[in-house]
Formats: sequence, C-alpha cells, structure tokens
Amino acid sequence: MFDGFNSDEALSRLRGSRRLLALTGAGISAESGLATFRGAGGLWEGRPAADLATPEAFRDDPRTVWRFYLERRRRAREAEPNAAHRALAAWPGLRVVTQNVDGLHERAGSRDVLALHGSLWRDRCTSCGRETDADEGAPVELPPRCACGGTLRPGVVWFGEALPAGALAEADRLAREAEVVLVIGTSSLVYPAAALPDVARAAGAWVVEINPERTALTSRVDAYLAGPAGEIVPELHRRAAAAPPMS
Ligand code: BV8
Ligand code: ZN
Repeated sequence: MFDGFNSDEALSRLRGSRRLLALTGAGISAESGLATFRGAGGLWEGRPAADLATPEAFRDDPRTVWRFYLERRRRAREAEPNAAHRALAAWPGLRVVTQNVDGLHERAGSRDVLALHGSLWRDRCTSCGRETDADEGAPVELPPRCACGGTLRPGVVWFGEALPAGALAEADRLAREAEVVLVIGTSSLVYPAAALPDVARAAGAWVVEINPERTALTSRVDAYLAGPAGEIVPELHRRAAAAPPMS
C-alpha cells in the first residue's frame, strides 16, 4: 500500500488494535509550515535551533533566546493543524505523546496530549518557578518579568534539562501498554523520547514508523511507511479506524 516495508501487516495490526499510541516529532508539523530541527528550516539567523534550546544560551543571551521563541510562537500561532494532526485526533483509542511544543495536536482536538518537552504557550519564572500561560501580545521588555520580579523563560525543556518527571513516567506506561505504536515525523535522535519505541517493542508492541526518510530508528521497527505524515496518517486512519475491530 505504501513504500517502505510491511505496510500491509501494519494496516491489519492497526485494524485489530484498541490501544494505540502515536509518538510524534517536528515532522508531523512540517506540512503545517513549521520548520523541523534538522531539516532545511532548522536554522535561526544561521544558528542551529538546538544551540538556542539550551540553558547556557539563555544564561548568556536571554534576549536572543526570547526572540527565537517569540518568532516560533508567532509562526505556530499562524500555522494550522494539518490532516495528520486531525486524523490522530479523530482516531478512537489513540493517545498522543509528542516532542513538539507547538500545540497543534491540542488545536486539532487531541485530548490528554503528553507534551514531553513542554509548550511554547507557557512561561516559567526562573525565580519563583510559577508557570503561566504566555501573553498573547509581544512582551513589553525582553526578557519578560514575573510578578515577583524574576526573569521569565519559555516553558519548554531545553537540552541538558530533565523532562517533567510525571510526563516521562506516563509516556513509559503508555509505551508498555500499547499494542501498536505509530512513530511519526521524528529523527529519533533525542533521548529519552527516542527510547520510547524500544520500550514499547520490548513489551510486545508492534512499532510502525512514518517518515519520508529512513532514520536512526528504522532498523528497529516492524514496519516503515515512507512518505509525508499528511498523506499517510489520514489514509491509515481511513482504512484502519473505519473497519470494525476484529472481535
Ligand atoms: C536529558 C523543546 C538529562 C525545546 C527539545 C550530550 C550532551 C548533552 C546532552 C546529551 C548528550 N548526549 C545525549 C544527551 C541528552 C540529550 C540528547 O538526547 N541529545 C541528542 C541530540 C544526542 N537529551 C536531553 O538533553 C534531554 N534531557 O537528557 O536530561 C537529565 C536527567 C536528569 C537531570 C538533568 C538532566 C532533553 C531533550 C529535550 C530538548 N528539547 N525541544 C524546543 O522545541 O525549542 S528537543 C527537539 O529536538 C524536539 O523537541 C525533538 O525532541 C528533538 C528532535 O527533533 P525531531 O522532533 O525528531 O525533529 P527533527 O528535525 O530532528 O526530525 C524531523 C523528522 O521529520 C525527520 O526525520 C524528517 O525526515 C521528518 N519529516 C520531515 N517532513 C515530514 C517528516 N515526517 C513526516 N511527514 C513530513 N511531512
Ligand atoms: Zn516569579
């Protein structure tokens, strides 16, 4: 049905499964116009995005890091969820665990999305730790200040920072319980998120990767569907979710 390998068996497994987990990365938002980390748009003012997503960058130059995140917030606000986000939101029995911080899964209607790396739409105070919804408008000064006078940072997880403890434990549980895992739009290079498909597979799940390119994970999955998420995920949903689960 699709280029790659084992796509027909992937479809029959999806038809028969009630416990589905989607693990998504920046690639699922590419067709919404948002740059991925490692793709062509993964640079900002000529610097790799990953250089700016660190506590060191924020410590050394908070204004530049804030301009980077305000620009990403602006682009994410202008972007629309695409057919892949919407198909996952409409899929009965499917939970979403994402590495993305753009909020497009939630805007597509997915509930209980587990955002492993935080959210562009939250601010956190570096003094009192209070988390608040980000102001819609541009802040009056950079870096913006908390009511306590402390400096605010974007509510995302940077490289070298621990993931929110609860989120990682919950993602691990979902991976162990899943019958089929869809790994969509991630280069599977960043840990601990990149270990979740292995956790699922070791617990007996069938792992399906959806990506136009092969990745570090492709040799460790049961099926690989080569192509863009915006085409493959809705097609899988149409063919799999429509058919009644085999009793
Ligand atoms: C941690 C939020 C420990 C911010 C992100 C050495 C030094 C320092 C650290 C490390 C090290 N070695 C390992 C580490 C750990 C590090 C890590 O794994 N580094 C890697 C690079 C080696 N991990 C961490 O630091 C993590 N924390 O380990 O803490 C700890 C423990 C206890 C106490 C203290 C510390 C934290 C990692 C989280 C970082 N934050 N994002 C922000 O967004 O600004 S990571 C960011 O990049 C994303 O969230 C994502 O997780 C990650 C990878 O991006 P992808 O989503 O995979 O996107 P990418 O561009 O890479 O790939 C896109 C894919 O889509 C491609 O495959 C492409 O083919 C595909 N695609 C393109 N178009 C489409 C498509 N697919 C489908 N359809 C399309 N149309
Ligand atoms: Zn504060």
